[in-house]
Amino acid sequence: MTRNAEVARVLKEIGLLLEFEGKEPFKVKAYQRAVRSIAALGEDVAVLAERRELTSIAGIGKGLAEVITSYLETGHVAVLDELRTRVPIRIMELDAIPGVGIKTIKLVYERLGVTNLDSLEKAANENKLSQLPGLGAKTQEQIIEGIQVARGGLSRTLLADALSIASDVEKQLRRLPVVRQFVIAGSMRRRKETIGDIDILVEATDSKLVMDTFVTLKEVSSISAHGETKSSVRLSGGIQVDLRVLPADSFGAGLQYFTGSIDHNVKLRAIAQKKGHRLNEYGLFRGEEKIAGKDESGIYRSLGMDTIPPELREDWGEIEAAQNGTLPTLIELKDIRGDLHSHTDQSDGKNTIDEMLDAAQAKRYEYYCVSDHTQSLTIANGMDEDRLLRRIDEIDELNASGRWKMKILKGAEVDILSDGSLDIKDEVLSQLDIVTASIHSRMKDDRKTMTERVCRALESKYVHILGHPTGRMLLKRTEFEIDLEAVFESAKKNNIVMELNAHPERLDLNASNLRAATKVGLRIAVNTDAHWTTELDHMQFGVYQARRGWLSRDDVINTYPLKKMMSTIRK
Ligand code: DGT
Ligand code: CA
Ligand code: CA
Ligand code: ZN
Repeated sequence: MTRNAEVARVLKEIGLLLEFEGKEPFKVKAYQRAVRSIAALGEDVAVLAERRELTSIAGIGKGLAEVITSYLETGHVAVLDELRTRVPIRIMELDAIPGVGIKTIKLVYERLGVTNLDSLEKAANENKLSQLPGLGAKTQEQIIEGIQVARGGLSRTLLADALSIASDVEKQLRRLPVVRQFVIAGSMRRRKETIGDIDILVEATDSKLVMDTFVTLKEVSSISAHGETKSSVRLSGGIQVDLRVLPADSFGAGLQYFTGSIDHNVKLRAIAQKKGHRLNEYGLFRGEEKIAGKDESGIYRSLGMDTIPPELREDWGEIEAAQNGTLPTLIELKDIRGDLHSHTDQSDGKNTIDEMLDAAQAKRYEYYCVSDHTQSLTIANGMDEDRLLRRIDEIDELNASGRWKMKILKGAEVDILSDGSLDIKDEVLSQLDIVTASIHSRMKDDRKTMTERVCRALESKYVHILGHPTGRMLLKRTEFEIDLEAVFESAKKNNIVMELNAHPERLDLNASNLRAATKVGLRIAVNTDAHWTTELDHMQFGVYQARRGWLSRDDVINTYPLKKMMSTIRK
């Protein structure tokens, strides 16, 4: 868990404000470059800062290193504070609108006095944007849509980012000897893909000390509540954190209550009532007598059901399953035996094949598939048939070399072209162990066109996996229009595996897609799509999502031993 996203955000804001001022284009470029290298960094920027090694990062000189250190140590940066005073615009808000850049922001500020999303939305609804030079009615329409996307993105945080922020808070609070338990609750414990706010529960012998320490953490930018049992703060990265101190004898009840979801809790309370009991955050009561509350499983047991894994608590049938003893045995990270989608510097990956294989070996994988992009993805330096054939020979040699204990599988992530054909000839595809087909172009196709395109690709005798089937980028880009039901049907007919892409920004399929897929008998591959070695760690996020989709080990082909996995995907 790193603080890279948070630091990248701060650098980005400085860069945008400098660009807005328009005085030092050289500096703007330097900040933009720094944002890219921090975002692509394989290590935690905070660790590098502690070791005073920030300048070893490409594009980070002494000045930028000071900016980053200041932010990490104090939560503030002097240049940013000055820029914000000089340019009174919520620039990150406005920049989050797809298609809106500094040029537009400047125009609407200078002509209409727009400084944030709200005033931009008002101007758009009053039809004022369409009057501006170079904008027009169509752009105004797009901006109105884009504001909704930006709002969604601003109010929530990716699970991966929130987890790393929470673990930072945890490290600091656990230094207090009075803290006896520290648990994350809320949507984060349910491993939802995006998080509204972070909910922390603590058991402590001195609640005042915990609260006083919490509200004065260096990352805190504002305090909205500071009490004996509950405090709420906003961190300088923007996310809110709620901290509650609970008594030991009702910790389990509090954990159950504050884990949610609300729908899950409402149904549980109704079940308690039917038994003549009462359930709240202090315990389960029969009259005045408390019959459960110290630990969470005691609550579920006393209500006559199995303990429900947090990832399932959405009132999607888990309570009924827990009553009937039919909850699934959910997949776990340790069940994963290999990764079937990964990149190297042959296409747009950052590491060599050797480096990726070393990293995969360190995970003790039994097999690992190298699947670089193919030729029509020119921006990713995709491989043509010749390069792919050479890659096939290379992997044969690597397997023969015995340097790696795992089986290296020959793969490719081929592009689905606009007519649903693939961008590599069958005679080359037939020589690969695993072919993943993905959509990387024409993502705005209408539902019918997109569905036909994908279904046609799945008809290919050589495709095994449909990569990132919905193309969404969480908080950035909605999924493309596609009839997944029809896709699943076609996949079932052609023995195609659906990918659950483990990248924390993708995580398609979502939980309900996954349930729909396994319901029609499809199998899933949980793949990282890693572009550098550290991204192999993303597997955990894929497994969280798989659990939210009720998947057990048998639903996921990369939990199978090599032979069984290969025979399962065989045509
Ligand atoms: P988020 O923060 O939007 O990602 O979602 P949650 O689920 O973390 O929601 P949050 O932070 O508002 O509340 C944390 C948990 O506390 C929630 O999942 C269930 C519980 N809770 C909060 N307010 C209520 C309520 O009014 N009724 C019930 N039954 N439970 C509540
Ligand atoms: Ca929450
Ligand atoms: Ca909350
Ligand atoms: Zn892809």
